[in-house]
Amino acid sequence: MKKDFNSRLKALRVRYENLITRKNTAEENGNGLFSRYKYPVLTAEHTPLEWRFDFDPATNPHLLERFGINAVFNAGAIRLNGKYLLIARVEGYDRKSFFAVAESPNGIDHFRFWKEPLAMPETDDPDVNIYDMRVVEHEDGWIYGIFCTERKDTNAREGNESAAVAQCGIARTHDLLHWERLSDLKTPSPQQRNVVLHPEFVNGQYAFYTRPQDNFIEAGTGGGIGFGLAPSIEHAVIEKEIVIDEKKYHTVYESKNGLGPAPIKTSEGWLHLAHGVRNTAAGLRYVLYLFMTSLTDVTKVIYKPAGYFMAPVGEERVGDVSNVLFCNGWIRDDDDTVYIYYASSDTRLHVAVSHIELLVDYVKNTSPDGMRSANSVNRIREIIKRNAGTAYTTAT
Ligand code: M1P
Repeated sequence: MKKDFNSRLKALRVRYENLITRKNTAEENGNGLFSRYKYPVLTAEHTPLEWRFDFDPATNPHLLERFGINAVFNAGAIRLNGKYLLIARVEGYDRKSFFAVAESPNGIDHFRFWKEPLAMPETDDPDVNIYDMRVVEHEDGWIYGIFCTERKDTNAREGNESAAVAQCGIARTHDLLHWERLSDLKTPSPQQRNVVLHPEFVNGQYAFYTRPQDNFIEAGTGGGIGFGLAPSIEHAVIEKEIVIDEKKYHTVYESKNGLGPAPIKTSEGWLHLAHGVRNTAAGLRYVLYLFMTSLTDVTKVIYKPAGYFMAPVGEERVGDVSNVLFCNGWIRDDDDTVYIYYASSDTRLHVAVSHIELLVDYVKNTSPDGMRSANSVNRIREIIKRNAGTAYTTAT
């Protein structure tokens, strides 16, 4: 039995190291806009063996797994002290999510979790589940973690064990190790998810992108991606919430949408990445889209290409919640390379790499949604016509 223990432990360690040190490679992509990388950057198997196994032969003679990790996905991202850091949503077999930091020297592979998961301090009303952190370096000098905190809906009818209330939790840090928890955000909406802090003050106040929602799942009359100002961050209260990017009939965000990471400031405007959701016969489909807001009025959308920027492909389509791409973290590097950390089907985390120049070109020069089939055809005909005047066309 002792020999089995040792050889099994050795095999586990070898497999783990092979996974962590596996080189990732860029995949060809026809649209020229981004490159997906072949392997997910984080999965449940990337969580340290020390979290999952008791290595004491006296208490775990069969070397059984003692704590199962179900999935690693939806990660906030930041570049700090030359390292690419992800604060991932880690979900146990028990369905509880928590945060854990993983770091890589290059942003595309070799992501290794820090020794322990993050022990997020709680408020007087303990969180039942926490997830989807947006990591924001604010101009006030703090790094903020803005995340969803979920608790049981105590007003639900008796017997309903699924009803929950989602709100926005706020914490801050300088090193991702030591966190100060602040009061949860208060807004006029009954529930909130996908709240993001704008990295700069707006009119001298903290500015939040929100996602008002009527209940736990449905945005309902919530309308879309909202925006509001709060004079204080320690006890953040938004009195007035306006919708700046609404959900719309017959689009990829007709059921709901939500902002992803904090926007990136470019010379042309604030670049935003969001997810859009529509319903299908096979359930909800989540895709990613981009838009840009004005530098002088952050509530004004100035460019918004039609449809999606990224949608699930291949194995991304399948997982715990299939047909979902979700992103709450990206990193803009010194040379304007952009690392987009997106999760697929609430199961694993991937990276796609692009560049500010490409993304800005895309948002500025891709037509907005024409809202009717005939307008889509017209757009294609315009492109064909333009091509006819170039030496590169292969028109017959
Ligand atoms: O299951 C898909 C996603 O659902 C929620 O996002 P939204 O509030 O926009 O529907 C979140 O729970 C998210 O974590 C999850 O990936």
